[in-house]
Amino acid sequence: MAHWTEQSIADELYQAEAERRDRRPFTDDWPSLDVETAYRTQARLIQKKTATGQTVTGVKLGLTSLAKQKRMGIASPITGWITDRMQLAEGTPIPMGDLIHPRIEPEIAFVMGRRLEGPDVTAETALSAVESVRAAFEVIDSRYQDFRFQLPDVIADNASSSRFFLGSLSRHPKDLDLAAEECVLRIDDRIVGSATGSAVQGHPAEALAQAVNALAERGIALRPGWIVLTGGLTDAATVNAGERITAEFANLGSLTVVGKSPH
Ligand code: OOG
Ligand code: MG
Repeated sequence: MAHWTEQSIADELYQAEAERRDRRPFTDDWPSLDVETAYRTQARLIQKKTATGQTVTGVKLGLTSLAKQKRMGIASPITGWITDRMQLAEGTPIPMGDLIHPRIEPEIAFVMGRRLEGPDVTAETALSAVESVRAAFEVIDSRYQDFRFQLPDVIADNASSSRFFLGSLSRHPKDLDLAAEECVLRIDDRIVGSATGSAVQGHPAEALAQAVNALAERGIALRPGWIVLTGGLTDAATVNAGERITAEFANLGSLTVVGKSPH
């Protein structure tokens, strides 16, 4: 039943997000859907978003942790696009009524100071193009039932991107040891996870370098001012209405968000 095309998958994912509806992965019907086709589909999906007034403000890296990569059978991160509409100011409740089944993950974010383009970018070169480092929360929300997907499905779905928050503290990368940077994730004062920056591909700058080199294969460079979400440090935690979720970083400050209550 391979009636799907790049455009019809992009249209369906766009509608599913707008209608807050989850669905079966496309690879169920189209088992030969490959990663390259999935990235072209992702590009069509983001074109639909920019056509309705959203502006691309950066990229997100996904599946950076060894555990997630083993599960998906990959060795380097996937990428998705982030837009201005996805960013929420700290203090804004997570809009539970607009989302399907949100999960949250603490991340280290980079703001690019210089253009960065692969191939052959190393972690060191990558980090030298970063202007500042910020704490972040990414709220992911797969358009697939129970987050069940194959790699091409999640790539087409813009790597489950949904919303994100940046912390207010901005640090220079030279002043930090990002592999050692610790983060504790709490839900209503219960510790639900902890990790250091090394959870992301050994070092978030290594993840950035790998992603930039992969993006270059599709002719994409990172622009000055763009935000990069470098990937979940801990396992993603399910968000429920009324919960208070905090990421406490050793040197990047802490970030607290709440799941919006129904009343
Ligand atoms: C894919 C998105 C993964 C991350 O930081 O690893 C991601 C998913 O797990 O649904 O954003
Ligand atoms: Mg993420």
